[in-house]
Amino acid sequence: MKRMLLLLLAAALAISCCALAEEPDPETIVTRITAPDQTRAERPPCFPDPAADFIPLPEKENLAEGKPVVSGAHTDVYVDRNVNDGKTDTYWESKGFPAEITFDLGEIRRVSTVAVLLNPSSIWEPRTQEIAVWLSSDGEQFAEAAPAAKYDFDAATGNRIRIDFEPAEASFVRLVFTLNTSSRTGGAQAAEICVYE
Ligand SMILES: [Ca+2]
Repeated sequence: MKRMLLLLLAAALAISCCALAEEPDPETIVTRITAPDQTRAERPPCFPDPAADFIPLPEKENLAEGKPVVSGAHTDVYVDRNVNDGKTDTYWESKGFPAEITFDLGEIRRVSTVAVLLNPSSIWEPRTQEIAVWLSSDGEQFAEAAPAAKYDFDAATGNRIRIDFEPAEASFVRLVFTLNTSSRTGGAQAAEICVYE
């Protein structure tokens, strides 16, 4: 009897081994999927795009970028050239008010819009700045293109504003800041100032 049981056990083990040996190769049952290369950020439809509420800027050349720029005085390391270096993580900050900053476009251009951008991060709390725009053909005589008005900067709208005015010819564009309600500075602030036709 004992011998019979041993034979049965051996037979069972042999069948089990055969069964294991016949398991299909995992390579034959795995379905390989090649994902397409990701070339841009994707956002699920249920998450709204915050940029949809940003104040739109003209899709035109920024005539001020990289051009000679001078202000009356800046604070600390926040120098004039930060205001048109094409980066919103660098900024110009004036030393008190009123604060003038003037761009030399290098040639007479037709202009009709100025945009002022702060860093778009919500770390920059909402604030209001009062700004006027003046134009000149010779850098000496300036005419007011947009009178002083208060503009609200808010990360929800891109921390940027635009000033549209009657199109005019100018080689020099000057912004005059007279207020910034931010509690963290005593001067005007702008990460980028853009000038458009
Ligand atoms: Ca900048």
